[in-house]
Amino acid sequence: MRIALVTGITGQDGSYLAEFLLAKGYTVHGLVRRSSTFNTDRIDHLYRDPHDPQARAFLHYGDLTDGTGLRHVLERVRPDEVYNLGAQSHVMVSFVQAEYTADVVATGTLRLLEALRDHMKVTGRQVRLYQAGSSEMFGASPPPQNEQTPFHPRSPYGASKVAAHLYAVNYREAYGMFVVNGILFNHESPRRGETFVSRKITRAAGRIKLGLQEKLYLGNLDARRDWGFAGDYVEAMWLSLQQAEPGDYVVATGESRSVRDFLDEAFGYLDLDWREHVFVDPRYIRPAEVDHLQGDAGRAREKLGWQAKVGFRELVRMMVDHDLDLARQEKTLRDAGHEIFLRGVGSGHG
Ligand code: NAP
Ligand code: G4F
Repeated sequence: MRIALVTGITGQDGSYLAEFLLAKGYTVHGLVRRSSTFNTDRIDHLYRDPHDPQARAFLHYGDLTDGTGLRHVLERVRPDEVYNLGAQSHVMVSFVQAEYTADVVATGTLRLLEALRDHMKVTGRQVRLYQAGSSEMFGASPPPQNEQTPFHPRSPYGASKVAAHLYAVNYREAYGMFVVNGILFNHESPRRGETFVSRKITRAAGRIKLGLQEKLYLGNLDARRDWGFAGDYVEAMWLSLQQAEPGDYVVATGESRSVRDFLDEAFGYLDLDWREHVFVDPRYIRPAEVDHLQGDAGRAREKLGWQAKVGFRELVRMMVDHDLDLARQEKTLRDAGHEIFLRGVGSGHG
């Protein structure tokens, strides 16, 4: 039975990856940050009491800013594969919390590489590492972007992911470690964080349809992204660790749409006209923007046999259907006299 350790298991991708690995028969261990409220909503359905002999998913407190803790978890878990998905992953927040973002995303990856290198040296075990890189690393480089495209990051987040990518390449070259860099383009799902633009739109569309919300405030509507489905992308992560040699892989759909296109699709599906509800608020405009991402995933297709299954329209509709259901639940509570708080509406750095 193979053992995987997933940092960022409580996030969107971590939850899909844990599901995927459990279905493949893995024992899955996840790193969880201590928080004053539960932060395991996305994986609660996978978790069983660890006293249950059938349990195959286990959680460990840990943080990418704490190297000693990472070492202890590696000693306890003795994984065959490590997936480093943990990150302060919001681009706009990285402008506000630049040092923290670099600490988690760049230095956190370095801490994990160092801990893994020592673990392998002391135990003589072979462990494979997947590093969650991002199309944000390409930034201002024009599309289509592939593994040869120069990096030109446009945010502290993007720059930190470039540093993490380069650390990973260096540890591969210097110590012969099996480290894979996935360069994933935007991928979404009903589990997407509610301050990313896709989910912000589908959440608002559902609420507007049911009369719970009137307006949606957004930033740059002209930005173009290559949006795929997170459930498809975790398979590419796993496939990339099953190869004879480590390498770097762009993972994308190859299609690019604007934020406006996303609005058209989401609101149109509910027979709404987004122009009557969407307003641009400068607080959501970034100090530097990534204008156009469109991935060329030819290498992943050729070497991994991977390609995206869910297209743009299907993805948007899946998210809208889910969020319309959530809005119905909110409306039921409100109609029953409960006070409901529309978290995320008009707030913060989303
Ligand atoms: P996400 O939903 O924001 O999840 C991030 C995860 O990292 C959460 O589990 C979070 O824990 C954890 N985390 C945050 N700070 C941490 C720290 N200091 N130490 C340990 N864990 C920490 O992100 P995602 O969309 O699943 O993305 C997964 C990874 O892929 C990230 O590295 C992201 O940067 C990268 N990526 C994402 C995309 C995309 O489009 N989704 C594209 C390219 C690359 P809490 O739940 O406690 O916050
Ligand atoms: O949904 P977003 O916040 O995603 P972004 O910045 O592309 O980053 C995501 O994808 C990366 C992969 O390329 C990941 F590495 C990263 O971790 C994250 O998952 O913004 C998408 C676009 C941007 O151009 C942004 O300016 O939408 C634009 N946008 C317009 N109004 C908005 C808003 N983005 C957000 N979050 N909120 C808005 O109100």
